[in-house]
Amino acid sequence: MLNHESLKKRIDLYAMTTFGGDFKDLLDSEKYVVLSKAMMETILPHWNQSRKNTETMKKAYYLSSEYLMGRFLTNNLIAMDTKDEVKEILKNMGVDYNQVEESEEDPALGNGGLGRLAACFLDSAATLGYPMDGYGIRYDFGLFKQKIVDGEQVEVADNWTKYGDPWGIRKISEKVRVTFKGGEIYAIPYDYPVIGYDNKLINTLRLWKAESLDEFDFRAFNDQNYDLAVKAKNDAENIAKVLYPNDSYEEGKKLRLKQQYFFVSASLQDMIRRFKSKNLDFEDFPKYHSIQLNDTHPAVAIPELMRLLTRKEDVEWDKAWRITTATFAYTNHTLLAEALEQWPERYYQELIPQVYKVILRIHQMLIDELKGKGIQDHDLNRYEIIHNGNIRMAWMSIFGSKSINGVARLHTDLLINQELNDWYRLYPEKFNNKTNGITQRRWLLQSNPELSELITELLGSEDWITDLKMLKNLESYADVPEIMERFLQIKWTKKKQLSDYILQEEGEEIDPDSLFDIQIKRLHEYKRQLLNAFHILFLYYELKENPDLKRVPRTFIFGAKAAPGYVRAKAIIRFINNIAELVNGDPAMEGKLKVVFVQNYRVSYGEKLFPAADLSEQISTAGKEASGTGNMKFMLNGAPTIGTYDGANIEIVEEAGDANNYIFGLKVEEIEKIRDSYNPEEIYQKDPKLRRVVDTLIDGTFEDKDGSYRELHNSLLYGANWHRADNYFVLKDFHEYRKAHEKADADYVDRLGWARKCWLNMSNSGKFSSDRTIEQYAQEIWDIEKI
Ligand code: 26W
Repeated sequence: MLNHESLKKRIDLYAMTTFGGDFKDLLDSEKYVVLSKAMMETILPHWNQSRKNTETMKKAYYLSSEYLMGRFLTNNLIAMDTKDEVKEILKNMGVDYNQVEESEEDPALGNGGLGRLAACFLDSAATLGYPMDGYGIRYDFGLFKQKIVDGEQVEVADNWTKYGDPWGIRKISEKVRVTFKGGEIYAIPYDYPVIGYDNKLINTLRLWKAESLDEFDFRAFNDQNYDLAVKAKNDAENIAKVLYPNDSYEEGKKLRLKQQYFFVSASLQDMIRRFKSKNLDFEDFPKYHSIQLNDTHPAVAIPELMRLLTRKEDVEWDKAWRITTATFAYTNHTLLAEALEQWPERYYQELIPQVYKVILRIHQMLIDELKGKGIQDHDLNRYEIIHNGNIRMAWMSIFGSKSINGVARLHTDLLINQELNDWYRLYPEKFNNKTNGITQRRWLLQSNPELSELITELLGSEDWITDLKMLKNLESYADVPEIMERFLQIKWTKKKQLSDYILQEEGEEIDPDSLFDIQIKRLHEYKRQLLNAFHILFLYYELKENPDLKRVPRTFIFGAKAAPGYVRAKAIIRFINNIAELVNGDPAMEGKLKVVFVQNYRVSYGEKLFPAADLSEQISTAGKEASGTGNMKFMLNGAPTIGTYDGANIEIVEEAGDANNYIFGLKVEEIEKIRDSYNPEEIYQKDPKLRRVVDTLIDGTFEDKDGSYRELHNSLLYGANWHRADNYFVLKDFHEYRKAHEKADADYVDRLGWARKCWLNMSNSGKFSSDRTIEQYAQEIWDIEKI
C-alpha cells in the first residue's frame, strides 16, 4: 500500500532539511516530527479530495474551546492501515517505532471530559462518513504538566510544539481579521487532519492562532522603546497563549472572553466566506450548516452570527434570527452552578461593544416574546439574558438554538425538571438527550491491541471497530473457561505493562498480581477522591489491627490534575500522597496494600491505565457528574464499576447488569430529601472507625503544612461560609462504599467469576461508542448525510 522507497526517501529528506542530520541519529522527538511530516505527504491528496467531495454537502461544525486529541501519530497510522508497514520500514532503518511513538507530546488543548469528548466526536464523525469540522483555539501552551514534589502538585508549562507541529498546516492565505475595541488582530488557521478509520474521508480540525496585524513598530524601535515596539504583537499573541486550567469554576477573566470571541468570530467568518462562494441566498445557510456549541464557551457565536448577517451582509434582523436559530444547537455539560458562565455586561461593552449592542437587541426580542406568551412581568427576570449586570450565556444559548441537550439520561432529566425547567416549559420541543460515548478506535483498538485481537478472532471479523454493538455477540464466552483464561492473561499483560511504565515514570514498584483499583479524572470535591482516600486509610488500619484479615492484595492508583487555584483539590492531592507514603513505607503492608498517585495524568497515560484496571472508581455525588466518559473506557476494557447512581453509570449498569457492577450510595431523590436535615457530625460521632480516618486530617498523622487539612476537616463537619457541612455527602456514603468494596473483594477471589463480570461489561459496552452518539446528533439535530 505504501511506497516504501519513496517514504524512506522522504524521511531522509525531512531529517536533513528540518533537523540537519541523518534520521537514525536524531532525537526521538525529532524522528517523530520527521516521520509525521513524511506521512502527511501521503495524507494530503486524500484530504484535499475529501474537501472537494464534501463542498456541496450540509456539514456539521463543532465549536469548542477545548480539544484533547491525544497523540496523533499512531492514531493516524491505524486509521490509514499503515502502522505495521511503517514499523517495518523504521525497523529496516534501525529505528524502534515504539520509542518514536512515545516521544510525541500529547497536545493537551483541553481540561478533561468536555475536551476529550470533542476529540472522540471528531473521530466518530469522520469514521461514519459524516462531514463535520471542528473549530477551536491553537493554544501555544496547553494544560500545565503536573509534577508531584513532596506530595504536592507543581505546575510546569506545556510547550507542546517545542519540536514542531507536523500535523498542523498553517493556512496563512485563509487568515481572517477579528475586531476588538482596541483594534484588529489576525486569526491564522492551522488545519489538522481528522482521518476516518479505513474509509478515505478526512475531515478538518481548524485551530486558530492569534497574530498581530503589525509585527513591529519601527518608530518606537528607533526611539529605543523596545518594549513598545513589540507591544502590539505581544498583546495580540497573548490571546491564544494559554488554556485556562479551570474545568468547573467560571473565573470571568477578560482574556478568556477575548479567547472565546476570537475563535468564534474567526470560525463564523470562515463559514460565511465559503458560503458566499456558493452564490446562494443566506436563507439557505442552515441548509448547509449545523453548528454545535460545546457548552456555552462558544455561545457568543449567536450574537456574532446575527451581527455578521445584519451588519456585514445586509440581511434584515428577523430573517437573520430565523437563520441563526435554525443553525445552532447547544450542549450542556454540567449541573454545577458555579460553572454556569455569566459575563459582566461591562466586559462586553469594553471589549466587543459591537456584539454587546446585538445582545441588547436579542434580549429585548426575548422579553417581547415572553410578554406575547403571557408570561407575567414578575416572572420575566427568570429568563432575562442580561440580568443584574451579567450576561447569562446558557440563557442566550437556549434562546438562540434549535436544540438543547444533556449528555446522559439522568443529566438531561435534571436539566428538564430542575435547572432549566422554566425554559423547558417554554420550548419543550427543543430539549433532548444525547448520552455521551467514546471512540473504540483509540480506547480499545489502539490502547489494547491484545484484547482487540481476541475480540476479532472470536467474532471472526474486524467489524466491531466500526460497529461496537457487535460485542454483544461475545456474551456467551463468559461461560467458556478457556476463553476466560485467555482474557485474564491479557488483563495480566496490560497490568504488567502498566507496572513497568509506573516503575519507569514514578519509581514505584507495583504487583500485577494485585487488584488494580483505579480512579483517574480531574480532581474535584464532587468526584470524591476523598471518599476513596478515606477508604484506603480504613483498610490500612483494619489490616494493621488484624494482620490475618483475608483481603485481596490491592493497588490503588490515582491520576488527577487540580486547577491551580483550587486550594482544597490541591490539599486532597497532598493527602493522597501522604497516605501513599504511609502505606507504602509500612513493611506490614507488603503484599497487601499499595497506593500510587501517577503524575501528569493525560490522554496518553489513560491509554495505559484503562486497559489495566480491575475496578473502575466512579463515585461522584449523585446528580453532580453530568455523564462521565472514563467510566465507559474502563467498561470497554472489561473492568466492573464501583460507583454511584450518577451520570452515565446508570446506563452502564443498565446495559451490563447490576450483578456485574458495584453500585452504592445515595440517589438524587434521597439527597434531596435529606439535604436540609443532614448532619454529618452524627455519623462521625457514631462510627469510631470512620472518625479515626477523618481525623487523620488533624491529629498529626500527617503534617498539615498550611492549615488546609484542618480546613478540609472543618468543611466536612461544619461547612464553610459558601456551603453546608459535607456538601458532597462523603461521610454519608462511606459505609455503603466500604460494603461495596468488601463485596468486590470477596468476588475477586473467584478468578473465573470475576473474569465473567469483566467480560460481560466489555460485551455490553456497545451503546457507549461515540459512533452511536454521533449518529444521534447527525440524525436528530444536525440533519446531515454521510458522504
Ligand atoms: C468556565 C469553566 C468551565 C470549564 C469547563 C466550566 C465547565 C467546563 C466543562 C463543562 C466541564 C466538563 O468538562 N464537563 C464534563 O463534560 C463531560 C463530557 O460531556 C462529562 O462526561 C462530564 O461528566 C462533565 O463533568
